Amino acid sequence: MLTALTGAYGDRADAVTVAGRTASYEEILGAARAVAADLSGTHPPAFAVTATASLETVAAVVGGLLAGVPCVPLPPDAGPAERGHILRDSGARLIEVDFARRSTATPTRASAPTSAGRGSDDPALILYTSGTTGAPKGVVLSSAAITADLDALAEAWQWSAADTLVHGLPLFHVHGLVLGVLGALRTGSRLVHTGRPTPEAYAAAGGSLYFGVPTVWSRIAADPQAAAALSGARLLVSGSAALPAPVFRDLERLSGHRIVERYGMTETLITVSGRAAGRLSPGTVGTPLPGISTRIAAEDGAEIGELQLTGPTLFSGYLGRPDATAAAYTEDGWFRTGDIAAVDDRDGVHRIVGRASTDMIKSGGYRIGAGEIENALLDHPRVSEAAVVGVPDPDLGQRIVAFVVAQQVTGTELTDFVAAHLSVHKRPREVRFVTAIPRNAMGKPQKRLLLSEDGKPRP
Ligand code: MLC
Ligand code: AMP
Repeated sequence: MLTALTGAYGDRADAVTVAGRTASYEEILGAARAVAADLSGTHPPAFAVTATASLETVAAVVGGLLAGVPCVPLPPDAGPAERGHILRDSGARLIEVDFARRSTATPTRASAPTSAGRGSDDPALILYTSGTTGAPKGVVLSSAAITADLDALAEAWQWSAADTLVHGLPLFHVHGLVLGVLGALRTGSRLVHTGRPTPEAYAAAGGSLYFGVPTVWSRIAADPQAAAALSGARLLVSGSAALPAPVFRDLERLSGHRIVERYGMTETLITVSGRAAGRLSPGTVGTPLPGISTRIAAEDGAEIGELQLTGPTLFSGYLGRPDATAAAYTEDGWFRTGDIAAVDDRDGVHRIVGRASTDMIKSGGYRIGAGEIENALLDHPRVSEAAVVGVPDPDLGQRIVAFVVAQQVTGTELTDFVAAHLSVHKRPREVRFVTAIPRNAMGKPQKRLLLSEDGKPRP
């Protein structure tokens, strides 16, 4: 997978920069071999690393690939409950990386199978992601799936060793880690990770290829100087959530670029994308990548419906959850994305128009399950009922709003309580106190009744 580390593109002193620290391929390989040597000695079923934006995280992930032991990148801000769940569920051993410690030895590879419910050859990463209910599940991604995806993206975006990739996304999700780190190490493009994805940092980085979530692009579009600084780039790419059409247009006006939008999921990797040389229109995510087939499961006569997929980039399964894995597929073996889409019958261009469940929230490009936050709120002794929704937000796409039935507690206390248990971005932005959560005859919360027609909370 890591073509650049085999010397295929030669070495360069400035191969990878993360948050202001720079390393050559040789230095990364040396630090990764030291990680791999430790893992090869003990062969844990998986290992975890606190995935800060750092060269240590890069070395850990590469070390795991060299040793054949899957890596579980932990969100650095995960509260004790979330962290404990991930470590218990994966059985991963938490390691610390010393980037100054280097080895030249070739590590031996483990062949420990990871029980994921479907074929699980060569598990490379286990990424934890929220469903609509319950605690996050471990998504097992194989080296074969990751490699297939990166090669398809390299073709779609004409991504090569001549590029300098710039982004500042978290290193514990597909976007920042798989595309943003492993993609650079496969294509041989220089990587500049800006630490945080601020408009100023993107403007100053002087790259050719830029990745961002829509919140990042919308903040850049609101900063004309930063947007203009990207005019010399080759390609800007947006993904992880829907890019608002006005942001597409503002960026075109300010930077001269029509941004490429692509669509993906942790479970499927990136499956549909605009092409570097193709026609790009706002509100569309392009066509399936090579090897991917898509279909729309629409009610009779309807043009929109659930997007379903097959292809070589799909996950091996949810770790230790064969039932959940089976439920993610149709009877005839297509993966159910839960996203509602439409396909233009003239050119096959896909549009994502929404999600089937209101219980899956996307805020700042982070995927957040309403159920996980409701459970955290219900753990508070003064909360008796909770319903969490995502409401439209101009900056974040959606923002988390919690409706609670509670006594003698403030909204801030509840937000802090959630942040003490879960990752910071899972905190509600707003807590609304209500006397009851509307429910149907079965007792199921009727969340839509808490919102007005435009999706905003009822006054
Ligand atoms: C946040 N803050 C709060 C709060 N929530 N304060 C009070 N109450 C709350 N509920 C604080 C933050 O800690 C921060 O403080 C400040 O408010 C601003 O927060 P923010 O608005 O969230 O902005 P920021 O921290 O800058 O984050 C925006 C962002 C981030 C875009 C940088 O959301 C991000 O990195 N998103 C990327 C997610 C991602 O990579 N997804 C990919 C999934 S993979 P302070 O003090 O810190 O400033 C995938 C597959 C695919 O989806 O298709 O790619
Ligand atoms: P995650 O597992 O965090 O990668 O989240 C996957 C979800 O992000 C998908 O199911 C979609 O709902 C959403 N998503 C990703 N890319 C796009 C996009 N370009 N447009 C709309 N939604 C997107």
